[in-house]
Amino acid sequence: MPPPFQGGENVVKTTCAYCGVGCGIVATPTGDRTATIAGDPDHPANHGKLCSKGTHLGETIGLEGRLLRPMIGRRRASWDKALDLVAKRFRDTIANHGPNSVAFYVSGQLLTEDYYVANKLMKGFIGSANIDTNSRLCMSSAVAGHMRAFGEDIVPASYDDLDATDLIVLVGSNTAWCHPIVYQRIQAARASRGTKLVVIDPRRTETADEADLHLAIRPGTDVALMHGLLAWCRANGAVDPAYMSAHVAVPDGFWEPFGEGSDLWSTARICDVAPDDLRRFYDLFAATPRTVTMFSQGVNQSLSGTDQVNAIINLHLATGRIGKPGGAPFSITGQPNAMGGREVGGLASTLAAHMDFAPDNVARVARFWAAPNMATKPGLKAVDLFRELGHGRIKALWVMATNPAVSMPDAGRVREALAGCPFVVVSDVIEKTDTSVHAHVRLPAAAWGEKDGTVTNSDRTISRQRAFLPLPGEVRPDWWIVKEVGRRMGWKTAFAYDRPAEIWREHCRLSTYENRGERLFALPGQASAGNAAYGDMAPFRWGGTPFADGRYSTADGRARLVPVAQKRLAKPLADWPMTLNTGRYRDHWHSMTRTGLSPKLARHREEPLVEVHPDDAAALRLTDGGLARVATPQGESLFRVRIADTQRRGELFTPIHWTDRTATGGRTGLLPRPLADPISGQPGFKATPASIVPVATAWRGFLIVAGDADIRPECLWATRIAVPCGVAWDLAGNGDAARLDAVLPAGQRLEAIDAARGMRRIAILRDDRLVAALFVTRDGSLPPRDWLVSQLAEPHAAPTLLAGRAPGVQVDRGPIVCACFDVGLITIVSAIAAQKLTDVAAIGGALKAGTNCGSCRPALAKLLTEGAIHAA
Ligand SMILES: Nc1nc2c(c(=O)[nH]1)N[C@H]1C(S)=C(S)[C@@H](COP(=O)(O)OP(=O)(O)OC[C@H]3O[C@@H](n4cnc5c(=O)[nH]c(N)nc54)[C@H](O)[C@@H]3O)O[C@H]1N2
Ligand SMILES: Nc1nc2c(c(=O)[nH]1)N[C@H]1C(S)=C(S)[C@@H](COP(=O)(O)OP(=O)(O)OC[C@H]3O[C@@H](n4cnc5c(=O)[nH]c(N)nc54)[C@H](O)[C@@H]3O)O[C@H]1N2
Ligand code: SF4
Ligand SMILES: [Mo]
Repeated sequence: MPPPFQGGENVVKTTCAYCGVGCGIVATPTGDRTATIAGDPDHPANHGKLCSKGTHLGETIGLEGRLLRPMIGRRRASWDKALDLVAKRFRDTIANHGPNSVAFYVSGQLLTEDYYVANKLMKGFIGSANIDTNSRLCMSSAVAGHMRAFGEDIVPASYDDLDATDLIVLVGSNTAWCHPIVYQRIQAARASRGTKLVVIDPRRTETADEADLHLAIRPGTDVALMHGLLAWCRANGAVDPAYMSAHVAVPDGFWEPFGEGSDLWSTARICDVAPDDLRRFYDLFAATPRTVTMFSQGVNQSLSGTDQVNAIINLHLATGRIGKPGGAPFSITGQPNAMGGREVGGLASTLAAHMDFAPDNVARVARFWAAPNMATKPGLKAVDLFRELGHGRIKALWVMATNPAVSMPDAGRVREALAGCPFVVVSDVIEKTDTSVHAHVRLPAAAWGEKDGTVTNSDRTISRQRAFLPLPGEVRPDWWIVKEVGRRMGWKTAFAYDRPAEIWREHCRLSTYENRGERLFALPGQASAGNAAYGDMAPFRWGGTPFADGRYSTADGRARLVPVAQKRLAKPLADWPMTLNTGRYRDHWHSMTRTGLSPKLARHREEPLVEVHPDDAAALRLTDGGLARVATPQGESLFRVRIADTQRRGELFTPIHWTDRTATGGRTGLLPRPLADPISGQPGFKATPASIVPVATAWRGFLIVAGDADIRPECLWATRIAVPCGVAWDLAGNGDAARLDAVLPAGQRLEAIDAARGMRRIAILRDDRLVAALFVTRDGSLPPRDWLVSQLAEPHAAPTLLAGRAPGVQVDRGPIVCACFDVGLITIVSAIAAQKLTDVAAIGGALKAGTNCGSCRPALAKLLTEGAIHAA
């Protein structure tokens, strides 16, 4: 059993459940399953700030939808039975088909201790390296790029560099939405120091909106852009020959493709940007020695991801902008423990503690673990792993803390592969996910707030996650589940852990084991920390300022310039003329198993949208707010159209968050190709040939239901959000809308039905309380939903329910912009006009909007400029 919960009345310091910024949180339990959440003023990543997602974590710690007991098929099972079955099926499969017939697919959302035990079990004891992680989809190109350039996967930057730099270049990163606290730090540096910001992204995101310069490059042309910049630096005296001759190995012929000068015009043509803009960027970069280049998925998630990473690193090495305050290439990580996963070696292509599969490393780790069946070569990377699953060559799979049926490319095939696998185990906190519906055994894992361990953020800062809630039902932490299976497979002493601190110490010992400085990753001193010191551990960054002395982790101590070339871009295909780009929304996290529980976070984007340029929309007869079918050779799904001049012509953008649980459409994962970068194995999620056609519907409507009832309306378009006291579905379809009545719960029924006009309004009451409301229209007239939603909370429903509004006058606030203070678009635009507000601070003064977490400040700034345009 894990040690008992010790949260109690106390204030507990922990780390945010979401992104790789790794913000510190102070949680104060206020009841059985409630807590107040605040930013930790002492944490170096956020100094007390939190973004919208972190701020609303308290809304997501209830037990709705949780998996609370082990399940074998649809039956509850004891832990003993479930664990024995998992151990036996893995053992039998290995005995019959060898160790490479089984696999683990794990996650950057595991804690370091969980990750360490899973990696040790697979690579040292089962004897295969078939353990890969969703980080393969996330930053494996950065890992591969670091290894090629530095000889070790080191992120040579820290957030402090943002305070000390003069130019920040964001490449393929929507930082304002995806790493909001880092973005606030960037904005602070701009305000205090005049730091310049350049954003390179085919879309004009909110991040790009506020930049000094935005280059909306043609997707997939980052190598050309960076290559052109290196040529420009060379021609303009911005390279650092002294640094290169002392610390960088330049392969023969590296400079040949660069020619004599710099061909700005052809680069501008390839990247499809104005030559003047390109020149501004190149001049600024060449003239600014303190530069930080931050990159994320626009760079990594590409079929040339590793080359794109090295094109960026080449620039920093050649200009000597590395290992110095305010000068570094900076791969920002997505998940809370993406970096911890790299440290334990959780990828199929790495071994452990920053060691690869070189024979002396294999021998060293085998000695350290006293491993009976050491894996000697890399295992299957995610895309290959699921392909082999589909071919029947992986016969037992254990998925932990990830939802591949949603997030893998070509997710339709992934679902088929899961459905066909003889034995699938899923460890998750949620009862029913698109992946776990295929599981033979479901194991209930402890969630954020219940589990204890460490995470490492983007800048190598290791922080504790601590429990402040008791373990509900029979849930157990992931490390406990894995070590129990290890013990039951026969390795009792190797997996004899009683608490995360023991695993932490072993991980730290391995980091320094026979390490005389060959590996920068080392946690000396930690290995002897007692349980109390582990309990009290304050956040710390390992590695100091890597490469400050110019020594790299290669055999000769030199970094490498890596020759890379821009790939020729394929011409658009006749049947698939569009290019599909995919990514994230500000207030949702991946498959929404947590953010989907928060009514506040639901308001920013309520439905999955496909964003299309106005010219494409006109040519393809797409209407704003209408539905459209996006198709690729892999699959198709419905989305609601948003016409947006922030898109480039010919390109579509869809979000990754919607699943079978939350919508009939919006299934982005079905669309990308199962193709990956040949070096890193990271899929190219950002550019898939696609088509789009409008889809007509005869009626639309909404359904509101009290509580967390598992109701699912059957129609063409149905998307769900959490609302206070219940859920709301947006609906649209063809045919007879009366079919929808079947999902309504029992109770007293009020109805107004006008068959001729296609209007149906039905309210269900129980003891005078509203429990459900279904409104459908053919002619487009629907009342705003908000008032009806507020009726779910009333002890006595208003008599005007079927009118959909309160007796008297109403004000429509419009879509919510500021989630913290519930301030709507219409309220803000009216206040800007009426009170002549001219900056974000003034809006805050008038309406409070933007004064708490600050995540909506870019949106407010945009409304101010749009307001100015309207006024003019
Ligand atoms: N709100 C929110 N925040 C998150 C997450 C979340 O789910 N929600 N997830 C976390 C995780 S795991 C991750 S990995 C990060 C991801 O964080 P980001 O990488 O910032 O997010 P994405 O939206 O995936 O993609 C970033 C941008 O890449 C651009 N892009 C597409 N193609 C190209 C190209 O060819 N070149 C260039 N230069 N840019 C291109 C896209 O238009 C997009 O705006 O976010 C983390 N933070
Ligand atoms: N098209 C497209 N696809 C993408 C991307 C993209 O940009 N475009 N981005 C990719 C990237 S960068 C990422 S990181 C992935 C993310 O994709 P996933 O990892 O599939 O997404 P999540 O929804 O975060 O899945 C986490 C699961 O773990 C569960 N969970 C949460 N906490 C715990 C825990 O402590 N223990 C256990 N056992 N389970 C837990 C959650 O309930 C959830 O089911 O998506 C990738 N897929
Ligand atoms: S930026 Fe937001 S989501 Fe990321 S760690 Fe901080 S509070 Fe959490
Ligand atoms: Mo990610």
